[in-house]
Amino acid sequence: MLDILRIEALKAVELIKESEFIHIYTHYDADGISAAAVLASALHRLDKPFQVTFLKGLNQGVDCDADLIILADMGSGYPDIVSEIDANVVIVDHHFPTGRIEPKRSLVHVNPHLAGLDGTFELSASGTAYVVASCLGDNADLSAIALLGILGDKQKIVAGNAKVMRDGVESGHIEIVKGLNMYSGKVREVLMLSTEPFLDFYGKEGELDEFLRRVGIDGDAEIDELSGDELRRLSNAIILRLLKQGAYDGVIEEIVGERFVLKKELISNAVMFTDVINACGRASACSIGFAICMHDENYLQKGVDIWREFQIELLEELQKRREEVQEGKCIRYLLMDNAATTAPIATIISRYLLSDRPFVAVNVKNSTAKVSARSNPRINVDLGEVMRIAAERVGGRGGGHRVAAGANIPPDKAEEFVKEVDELCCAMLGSGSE
Ligand SMILES: [Mn+2]
Repeated sequence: MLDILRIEALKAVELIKESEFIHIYTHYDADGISAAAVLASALHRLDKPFQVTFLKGLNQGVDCDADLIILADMGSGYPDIVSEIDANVVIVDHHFPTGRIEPKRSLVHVNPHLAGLDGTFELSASGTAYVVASCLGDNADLSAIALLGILGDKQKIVAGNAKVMRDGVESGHIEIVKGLNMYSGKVREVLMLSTEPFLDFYGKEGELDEFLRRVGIDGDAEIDELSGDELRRLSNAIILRLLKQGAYDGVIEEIVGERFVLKKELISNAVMFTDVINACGRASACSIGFAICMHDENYLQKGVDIWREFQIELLEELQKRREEVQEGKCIRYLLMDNAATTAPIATIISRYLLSDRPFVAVNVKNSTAKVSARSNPRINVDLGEVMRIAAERVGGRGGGHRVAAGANIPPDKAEEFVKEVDELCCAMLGSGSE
């Protein structure tokens, strides 16, 4: 399958090599930023002049100011917009291709879905960019940056992504280490700021001190420098705490097991690096995340500061919102006005605090209502179906996966929508109530 993708990638290489100036448009999330960094690094090594622009979506429009436009982490779902571009176009995307593109000039469409791979979990945009980069030259080191997009999009290390990982390990740029898959830094700060896992220590300094005292670990020690014995004690205590606070037990194997160390990057902890560039994107500072991917040390501290602020803002919002959670018959839900975030709140509450029922967060903001719904494989409900049907009933649109789905609905229909969701979930669970 990767061979088929490489055939398209080689066509992209031809277009790239004959271009004088290239404009890369990419998505503002971790996958988009890392995809752009992979492509930009490869172009830089060929002395190709280029420019990078970060977009929230392709509907913001592109300028045809270069002889080649590369669309990264976007393009496959917008055939009408791509058809309007009056320049050569290379699409490096992993979203499901829809419609028919009628290009004005040459078009190369590099997308895992078109090569027999499932782009939703087998290859990210950054991984697809890495395939193009590896056809452009000896760029095995860029696998480390490509990994950030794979993690950012919560993909699996299988198929195409596994090849990216293998290249990184074999070339000595990625190391897989046994241990706690958490942020790096001082133990106290890591435990307090962590949201994956969320350990509920934020604003509870006394409780955190007591926890550290019981486990016998110095809060000022670097977590990456703990001894094997200390790490084992800490892991056990974290697992116990997670189970007590109501976490879904499936999260444990994600946290305790292996972690990925990037040997030659400015941030060696892959999970932390991913969250730093994700936070930069959310703070409209994509270029800072991008610069860190490009090894520009001048932006490292700024990026880490943005990440810390982002974590604190999320933890503050969570503290406020968890008091407002309401009980339905078969679900729990939140009706929020102008919350800073929707999906991260839903994810944390459903994974780490209230994991025994489907969880739905509705956020009314700027006259639209955004919905995030979360559950886990132990709950016998297909939230993608629930969102689709319930949203349709109130004049909105919804869909997604079994355990993570969403919808956009008219803001005045929020309560009616939640009732529909509750009924549908009860029906799927097979009984009206507990
Ligand atoms: Mn993506």
